[in-house]
Amino acid sequence: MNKGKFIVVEGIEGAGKSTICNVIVDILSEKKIKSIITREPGGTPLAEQLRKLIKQGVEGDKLIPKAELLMIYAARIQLLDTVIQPTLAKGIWVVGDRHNLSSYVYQGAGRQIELNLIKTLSHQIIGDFKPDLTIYLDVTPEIGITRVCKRGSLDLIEQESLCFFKRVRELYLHIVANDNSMRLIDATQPLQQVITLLRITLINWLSGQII
Ligand code: T5A
Repeated sequence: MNKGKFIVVEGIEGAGKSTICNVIVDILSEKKIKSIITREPGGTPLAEQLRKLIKQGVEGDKLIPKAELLMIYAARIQLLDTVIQPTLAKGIWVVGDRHNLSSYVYQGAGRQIELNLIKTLSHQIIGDFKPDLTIYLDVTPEIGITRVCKRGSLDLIEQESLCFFKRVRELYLHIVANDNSMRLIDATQPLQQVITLLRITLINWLSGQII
């Protein structure tokens, strides 16, 4: 049986990741490829509880960066072991709304935790597991946050400063430029244009895969 592939969509808040994950599932379905969507942090009942704690916090007990990092990896390994790996083993593809790269950019560049610590933790927890393809949707923090603000109240990370999201974006751009399993899409354009670019990128990539 063929093993499924893992495609991840990354980007700052409001880049359009959730929207684009659904489009990827539709394109794969046109190609008769079955897929599911996962999100991080979250995606299992336990990991969803951790997500709530990370996004909303606990009144009077500020979540410190290293505790946040550990909770994110707890949620990630729970999702990986109980959902992602078993799904891929069945030959079903997984489309991830965020994965490991988010921890490097948010906890590393954003929260300024040493990247070596994140690298070590990542290696110990998820080993050499990595996406087959990462689509990075690039928007400026100004555009991303404006889109998210239209939705209403902001969670703890969304309330971070513009400087925080600028550091996050800078590290995304640096990593994506140096990894050939990643593709950058300019997501500042109108949604229909982003979808057109995504379709071209995905179909090109699929044509190079043995399915
Ligand atoms: N986190 C996560 C970490 O700190 N470390 C980690 O390791 C991980 C895995 C998750 C939070 O956790 C943090 C990062 C996050 O802060 P979340 O709510 O899932 O929280 O946050 P996001 O993943 O950023 O999700 P968002 O919903 O905020 O953004 P999306 O998914 O990028 O955007 P989407 O698709 O919901 O679109 C937002 C709005 O913009 C519109 C959409 O219609 C929607 O209204 N839109 C566009 N409008 C105009 N033009 C376009 N091209 C548009 N694309 C989308």
